[in-house]
Amino acid sequence: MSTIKELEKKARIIRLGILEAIGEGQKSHIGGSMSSADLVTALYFHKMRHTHENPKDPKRDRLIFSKGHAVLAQYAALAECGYFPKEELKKTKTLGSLLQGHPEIRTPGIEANTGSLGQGLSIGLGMALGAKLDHKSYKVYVILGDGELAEGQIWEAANTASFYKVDNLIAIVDYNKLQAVGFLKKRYDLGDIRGKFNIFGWKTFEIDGHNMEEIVNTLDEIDSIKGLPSAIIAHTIKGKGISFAENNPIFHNAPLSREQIEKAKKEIQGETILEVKN
Ligand SMILES: Cc1ncc(C[n+]2csc(CCOP(=O)(O)OP(=O)(O)O)c2C)c(N)n1
Repeated sequence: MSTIKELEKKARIIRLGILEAIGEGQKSHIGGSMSSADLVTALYFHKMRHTHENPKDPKRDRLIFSKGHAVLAQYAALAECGYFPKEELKKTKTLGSLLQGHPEIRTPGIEANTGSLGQGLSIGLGMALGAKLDHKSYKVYVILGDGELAEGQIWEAANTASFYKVDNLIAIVDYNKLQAVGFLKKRYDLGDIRGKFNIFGWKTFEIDGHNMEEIVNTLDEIDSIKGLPSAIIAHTIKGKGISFAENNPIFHNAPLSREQIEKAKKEIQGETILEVKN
């Protein structure tokens, strides 16, 4: 079991992995990948039961990246876990590469093709119900964008999940307050997101999505919740870890120059130079 300090260090390695996948001069979803990095780290390196040696293990917990455009965070975590060589990160979004701009199930560790926003919670719900039918104890975690919650299908899944008491389904909202072209409040205000999940019959939590201890404690607490699905509203910062990208709508999907990458790496590494082994 990793300590909080070890998980925080791992999150920095994941952010460096995201930078590898972004590469120089290629338009990439920087903001939403960086905002979800701590959540993804806690899932892969603390909470989920999974092994790279058997990516299709029927007992494994599942993670669906419903905000599929930000899959770079998941790619970095899967590479760090050994699902594929880290060298693959550099080839992200190149022709024929294992790692494309949105998740595909041909990539080891990816559970669903996503990217058309709004579908991941329904997919996760189906998997979670499948576990009940098969008398299996696996959990299904679904990472959603806050902008993504504008999709009506999310709320159909939310209602159905509570109706069927699907307590092995956990939605995590990466609440970075930005969507593709600006701030949620201006573009499409969703109001009280936690209140909405409450009304739909979910157990809800509101946390700082960059506080590793809070993330870990909340994920652990959810293990004991029975009879209803859980939603974590995780307050995050889009672009977290890169000063010039933080809370900056331009970096939703933008290229980085060599100089920007170097600056970002230094900021993420902080004092310590992290060893990124292959
Ligand atoms: C159905 C659908 N409509 C539009 C898009 C284009 N799109 C990609 S990312 C994005 C914004 C998503 O915002 P949010 O869910 O808040 O993600 P984050 O800010 O965390 O990156 C949009 C509209 C899409 N992928 N799917």
